[in-house]
Amino acid sequence: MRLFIAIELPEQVRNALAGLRCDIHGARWVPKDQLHLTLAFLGEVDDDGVARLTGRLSRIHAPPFTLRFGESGCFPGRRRPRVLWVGLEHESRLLHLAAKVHAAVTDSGMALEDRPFSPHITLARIKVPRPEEVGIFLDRHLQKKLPSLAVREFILFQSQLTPEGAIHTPIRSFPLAA
Ligand code: 2AM
Repeated sequence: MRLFIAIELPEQVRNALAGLRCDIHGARWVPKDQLHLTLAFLGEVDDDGVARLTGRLSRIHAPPFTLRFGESGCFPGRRRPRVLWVGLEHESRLLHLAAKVHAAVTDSGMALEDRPFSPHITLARIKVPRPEEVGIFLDRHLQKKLPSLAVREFILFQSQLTPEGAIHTPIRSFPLAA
């Protein structure tokens, strides 16, 4: 199955993020109930791999923490805005958790993308980007205050691709404890 590891967002945060939606040509906004903070994307994993991975993930010890939103932006950059996101402050407990999750993934024999972890929540994807429109989104973000985000667990998700879009199903959650 196709897997990723993420932090789920409470409804209040998802509502606030959905309030940043604006009129950008061709933008596909992530459905509100699917907004999440990705810690690691694994791609296809077989049943043995899932068993190895869940074993390692369940041995992670990390404390709960609170995150605050930071600036918004786009990937790969302002001149070609394919992905619109809202960033999170680089809280050290988040970075430590991500490092432990990444180690659990590679120790389970799976590869991760080479990119360094950059905490963000993807709000929209744009097939044919028009750089001149992205300012609307960035301005809107500056005008709105986003609530902070209490993180008490992380979750292994399955992502099924369908013609109507991805379906995300939680496979297992891993609590954080002090
Ligand atoms: P991101 O958009 O938040 O960066 C589930 O598909 C999640 O995995 C996506 O939200 C995406 O995170 C992340 N991801 C990273 N690399 C991916 C890839 N090659 N294909 C699909 N999703 C990927």
